[in-house]
Amino acid sequence: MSPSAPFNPPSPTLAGKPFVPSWTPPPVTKEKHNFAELKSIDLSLLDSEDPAVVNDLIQQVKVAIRDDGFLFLENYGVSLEQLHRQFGLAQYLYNNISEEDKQRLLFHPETGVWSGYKHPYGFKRHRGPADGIEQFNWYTPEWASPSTRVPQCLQPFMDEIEAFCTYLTQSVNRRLLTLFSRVLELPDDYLWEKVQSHGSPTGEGYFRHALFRPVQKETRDASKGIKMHGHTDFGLTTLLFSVPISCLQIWGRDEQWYYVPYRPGALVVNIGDTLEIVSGGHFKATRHRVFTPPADQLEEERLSLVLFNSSVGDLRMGPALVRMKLMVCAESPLIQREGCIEEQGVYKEFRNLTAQGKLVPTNREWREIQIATCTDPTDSVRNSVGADQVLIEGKIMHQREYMGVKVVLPV
Ligand SMILES: O=C(O)CCC(=O)C(=O)O
Ligand SMILES: [Fe+2]
Repeated sequence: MSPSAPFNPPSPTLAGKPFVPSWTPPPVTKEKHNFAELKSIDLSLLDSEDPAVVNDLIQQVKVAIRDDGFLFLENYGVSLEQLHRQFGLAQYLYNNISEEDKQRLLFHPETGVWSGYKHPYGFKRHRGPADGIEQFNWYTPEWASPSTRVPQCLQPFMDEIEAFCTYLTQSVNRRLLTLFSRVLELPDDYLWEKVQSHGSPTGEGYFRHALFRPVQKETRDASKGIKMHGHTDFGLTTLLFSVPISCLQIWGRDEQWYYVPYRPGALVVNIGDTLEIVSGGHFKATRHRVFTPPADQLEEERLSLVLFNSSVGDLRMGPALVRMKLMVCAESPLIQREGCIEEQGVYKEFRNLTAQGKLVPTNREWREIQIATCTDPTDSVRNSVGADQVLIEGKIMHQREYMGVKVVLPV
C-alpha cells in the first residue's frame, strides 16, 4: 500500500452483513472554559512537492510536540463518513453483545494485556465498584482468531474493522513516524523500522472500542470525577478520535487540566513514553486523563475509538537508541547537537537507571506491569496520600513505581 493513498475500506453492504444503524454524534457542550488550544497538523502536506511546505510542516510538528506533547491531525486519509461507520460499528457492538460473549471474552488484565471485553466495574477481572466504562480490545490473537476471540455480533464486520486498523497503522501512523523521524533528523523509516512493532493490524499494540456510560453520583464522588487517572501512554503513539463528549483532558504547561475540544474527523495524537525516551526528552509524553464531562453532557454516552501503537517488546529504550543491553548510538543529529532534555519524566528515570549500570525494563515489561497493576479511580484506599499519592510542593500527585522506575503524575 502506498502510505499516502486514501482509505478504501470493504463495502458495508456486502452480502451477509446485517444492517448497522448509523452513529449520530451527540451534541457538543456549550461550555467554553478550560479547553486547550491545540495545534493542528495537515498530514497531506507531507506529500507536497514544495520542500518549503514540507519543512514548514516539520517545524510545526516540532513545536507542537515540544510545547504540548499533543496534536490534532487532519487530512490523514479517512473521510468523516468512513470514520462514522467505524463509530457505528462500536455502537452496534454495545447494543448487541450477548451476556455469554461478555463472560467468555472477559479480559484478564493481570496477565499484562487488556485483550477482550472489559466489564463496567473497574480495571480488574473481578468486579469492583461500577465505573460505567466498557471496552473491547483487539490484540494480535483477536485478529488471528476472530471466530473464537471476537464478539459474535461483530464477526460479519471483521473485514472493515481490520482494514481500518491496518490503514491507521500502516498509513497514518507510518506517515506520522516519518514526520517524527524527520524532526529528529533521522532517516524517514527510522522509527517505523527500528522501534514500531509489526506483525498484525496492530503490531504488538491494540485497538479499542470504548463506551463510557453516565455514572451515578456515588461513582463520581468516590472517584472525585476521574474516569481514568492522569497517565502517559506507554507506547510509541496513540491515535484517538476527537469525540463530541468532552472527557479527555491534557495537562498544560501551566499545570492545569484542560479539556480537548471536539474537532470533527480529527485525530488526537498522544506521544507515548517510548517516543519520549527515544527522542532523549525532545518529545514530551502526553500527560492526560479522562474526567467527568461538563454539566450539559453528564447524561450522554461517550464512544471512543483508540489505536495504541506499541514499540518492539524486546527492546530496552534509550535515546535513539539503546538496543538490548549494549549499543548506545546517539544516532539523531538533533540529539547529538542539542543533547537530551533532562527534565522529562520517564526519560529522566530511564536515564538514571542506565547511569547506575542497571537495566531498564524492556518495552514489553514496561507496558505489561502497568496494565497488570492498574488501579481504579474509585479506590479510595490506594488513592490517598501515604498510599499511591504524595504531596509535592503542596500539590497532590500520583506516585507509582514500576520495576525500579518511579512515575509521578498529576492526579
Ligand atoms: O478515551 C479517551 O479519550 C482516552 C483513553 C485513554 O487515555 C487511554 O485509554 O489510555
Ligand atoms: Fe491514555
